[in-house]
Amino acid sequence: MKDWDAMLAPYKQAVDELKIKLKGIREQYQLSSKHTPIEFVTGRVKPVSSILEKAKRKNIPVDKLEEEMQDLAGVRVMCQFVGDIDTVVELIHARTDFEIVEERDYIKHKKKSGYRSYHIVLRYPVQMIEGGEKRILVELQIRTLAMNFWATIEHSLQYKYSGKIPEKIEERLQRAAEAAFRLDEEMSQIRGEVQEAQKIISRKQQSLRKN
Ligand code: 0O2
Ligand code: 0O2
Repeated sequence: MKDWDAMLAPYKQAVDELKIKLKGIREQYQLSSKHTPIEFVTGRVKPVSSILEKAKRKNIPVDKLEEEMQDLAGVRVMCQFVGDIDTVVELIHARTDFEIVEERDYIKHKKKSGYRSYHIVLRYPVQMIEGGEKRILVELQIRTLAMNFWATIEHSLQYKYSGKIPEKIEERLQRAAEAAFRLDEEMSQIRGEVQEAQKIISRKQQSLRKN
């Protein structure tokens, strides 16, 4: 019998710490009255039943889980705009409190299902009372609200159909993913045009004040 609580304790700590750090970034943006690239942050330790199911599916021996299952700890950052994802990725690259192990850009290279998201696997140090520092893997998923909306519903359908979604529904989900992405593009364009209009108005106001 494996002591799952003990094994997963550092993962829970890493999720809690990273959530606080990412929310800290959001608060710094809010304080400076700048647009925050982080809308909200969620996190979870993978439930034991999902760990066992994935280990079986991917042929990972239980004693290799910590090296081979990269998402035992998962943290998700939701952004308003696609451009915000790049900003968050840059912020993550600039940090010195963890190491980047791998990056998967499912936005430039969407998955066959239609899934879009930017994944970064981190090696994150947690301080344990026994054994000192332990460096564990954490998967960070960065996505827009629209990408999250699609992924959340598709994920629950996968669960409902036990991973075997009928082909027709799969196709509709792929089309829905494209619609969500077009929505992201449209929202970014609208925002760009509003910002441009605001710049013109403020330039006009400045020149009026000068004259
Ligand atoms: P805030 O100030 O609203 O961000 P914990 O219970 O401490 O372990 P937490 O963060 O409460 O963890 O829970 P979880 O499930 O990891 O993350 C949920 C957070 O995401 C909550 O915020 C929710 O309000 C926020 N959230 C979920 N869905 C949405 C959404 O669609 N839009 C927005 N803006 N936020 C959402 P917090 O952390 O409680 O506080
Ligand atoms: P959870 O906790 O249920 O979300 P694999 O697991 O084989 O697909 P791999 O190599 O482990 O892939 O990593 P990948 O694909 O970079 O990331 C896996 C995680 O990304 C998944 O975790 C999902 O959270 C998310 N994901 C990937 N593809 C899809 C998809 O088509 N639809 C949705 N909704 N989410 C996806 P898990 O293992 O499903 O865990």
